[in-house]
Amino acid sequence: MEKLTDIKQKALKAIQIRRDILIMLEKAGSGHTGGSLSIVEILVALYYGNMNINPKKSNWRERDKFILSKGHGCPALYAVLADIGFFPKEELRTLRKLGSRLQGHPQLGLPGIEISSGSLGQGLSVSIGFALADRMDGTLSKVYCLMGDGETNEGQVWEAAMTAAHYKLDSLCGIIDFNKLQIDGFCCEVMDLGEYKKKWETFGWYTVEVDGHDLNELDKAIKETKKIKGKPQMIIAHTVKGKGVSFIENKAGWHGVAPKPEELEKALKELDIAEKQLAG
Ligand SMILES: Cc1ncc(C[n+]2csc(CCOP(=O)(O)OP(=O)(O)O)c2C)c(N)n1
Repeated sequence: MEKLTDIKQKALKAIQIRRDILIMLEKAGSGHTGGSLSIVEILVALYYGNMNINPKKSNWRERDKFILSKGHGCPALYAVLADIGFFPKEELRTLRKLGSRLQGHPQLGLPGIEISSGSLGQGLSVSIGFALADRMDGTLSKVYCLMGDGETNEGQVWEAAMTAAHYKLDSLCGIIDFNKLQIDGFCCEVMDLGEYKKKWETFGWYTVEVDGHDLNELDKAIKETKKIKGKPQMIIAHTVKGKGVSFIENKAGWHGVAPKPEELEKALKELDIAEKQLAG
C-alpha cells in the first residue's frame, strides 16, 4: 500500500483527492461539497502513513478502524479508499446512483467502510464499541472517529465522551473537523460550542489542536496521540469548509450542493494552478 512520507507528495495527493471529489459530485449532480473538501488533509494524514490497514484484507481483525461519523463527507473517503485500492477507482463514477455501493452516505458492504453512517452523533458511540471489542480480544489496534463540529451539538456525543473516558479507552482517537460551519450557518450562531478544547479536556480526553490542512501538524498529532495511555484522545483540527476552491470556501450555501459543469471546470483550473505551484 502506498505510504507517503514526503510532505510534498502528500500535498499533491490531497489535490488529486479534491479533484476526484469534485468530479464525482458533479457527475452525481448532488452531494456534500464543503464538508468533503474540508477533511481531505485529515484523511491523507491518516491513510497514507499512519493507519495499519490492508486494502486486500479489509476485514482483517488487527486493522486500525476509521469511522466517518459525519457520513455526508463520504465523497472524500471514497476517493481515498479507491486510491489506495479498497475498490476500483472507476466505481467513483457511480456515486449516488441506484444500486451503487457508493451511496450519498456510507453503507456497509463497500470495502473499507466500517459502519453505515450519516445520522449524526452516533459514530463516537460505535467507535467505543469497536475499541471495547478490541480490548476484549486483546487486539492492539487504533480506532479513529471523524466528526463534524456541528455534529457535536448532538447530546449522544457527550454521553460517548463520558463513556470513553470512564473506560480509559486509549485506543480511541477522535478527530473534529472544526470548520466552524454547519448545514445552514456558523456553528457559533446555531449553537455555540464554547470553550471547545476545555470541554473535551474536562470530559477526560487528551486534547490537541492543529491546523487541519497542515499535513505536518496532523502527522505529528496523530503520532503523539498513539503514545497516550489511559485516556481517549481528541484532535481538534481547524479547517475551512470547502478548502481548496476559492468560491466554495467558507460558504454555508455549499454544504449540500454539487458543482455544476461550469463550476467544476473553474474549480479544476484552480487545482491545476495549485498543483503546478506545488510541483515547482
Ligand atoms: C441526526 C441528524 N440530524 C440532522 C442531520 C442533517 N445534517 C446533515 S449534515 C448537517 C450539518 C452538520 O454540521 P457539521 O457536523 O459541522 O458538518 P460539516 O460542516 O463538516 O459538513 C446536518 C444538520 C443529520 N444528518 N443527522
